[in-house]
Amino acid sequence: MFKRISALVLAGLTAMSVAACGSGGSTTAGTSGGGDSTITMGFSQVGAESGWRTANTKSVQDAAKNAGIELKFSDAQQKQENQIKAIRSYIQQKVDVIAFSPVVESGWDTVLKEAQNAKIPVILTDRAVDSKDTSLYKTFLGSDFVEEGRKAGKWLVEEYKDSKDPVNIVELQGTTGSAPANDRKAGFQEIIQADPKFKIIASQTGDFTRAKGKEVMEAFLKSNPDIDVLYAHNDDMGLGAIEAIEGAGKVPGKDIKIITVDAVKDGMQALADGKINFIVECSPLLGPQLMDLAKKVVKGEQVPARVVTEETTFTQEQAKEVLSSRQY
Ligand code: GYE
Repeated sequence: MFKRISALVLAGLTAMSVAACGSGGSTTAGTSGGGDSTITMGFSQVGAESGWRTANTKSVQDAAKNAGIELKFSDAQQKQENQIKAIRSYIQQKVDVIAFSPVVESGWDTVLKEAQNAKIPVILTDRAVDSKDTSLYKTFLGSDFVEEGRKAGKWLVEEYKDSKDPVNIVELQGTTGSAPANDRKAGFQEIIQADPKFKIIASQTGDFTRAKGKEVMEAFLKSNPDIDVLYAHNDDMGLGAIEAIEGAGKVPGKDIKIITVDAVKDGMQALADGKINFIVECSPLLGPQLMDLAKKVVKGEQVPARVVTEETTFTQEQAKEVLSSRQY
């Protein structure tokens, strides 16, 4: 999988390949001292809201094992207060490095300052924070969500390029205030706004879950008889919405075209089956890169300020080709 990942180096830092980072060398134990060279990482996960998240958790746990890193793992059940508690407990336990996927973008400065004061390096994985002070974390590893939104928008523009009629779009947003919800909305909007025929007639959060995606789509269908397109910020909400669309006697993928983000196996299956029309990939397999970065920051080595995951997109034909080899 390293072939598919590239490290993007910002702000004049020297290009370095994360994949090339050695893993066998001895490490110093940061704040834990005592000559023990095992690195301890405290990891605060968002939750278990989607197929993407399950695959991401597995990737982090497997990679920690392979890298010989002791992992303390906690699941925040999509609540920021739980993540703050977990980070504080990791600070108290004097772990060597803290990694977390922030459920929302805002409100992290105080706890990040506490980690900094305790001299424990922090790595952001998957989602960003909006802190002005970027010295509060060492690096941010994850996707470019704005670009994902743009890819969704570009497919739509191409799909309707020969039509002059209005295109009525409903949008299922991810968790309110989260980086992927904010950015996937913004990137999509940026592309479709060039043509006024594209109209977002309803947009609401489905919290990245299947159950919420279904519930909100049912409400959309009741109040809007003429929906042409659904843009869902992840596969799970799209899959929930498919149930709602079928329940309303309509054909997903035909009566209502569907674009989603992630490309987890269930999403790819629905794409191959013709129920989804286009998926923008977002890779959850961040574990190996995270462990390499963790070893470096614990040693006090320079790491790139931003590491972007490389991703592709899938049409229905492409989904049929790759489905059997999909890892997650
Ligand atoms: O797209 C969604 C998950 O932060 C990229 O979170 C992640 C998103 C992913 O719940 O399925």
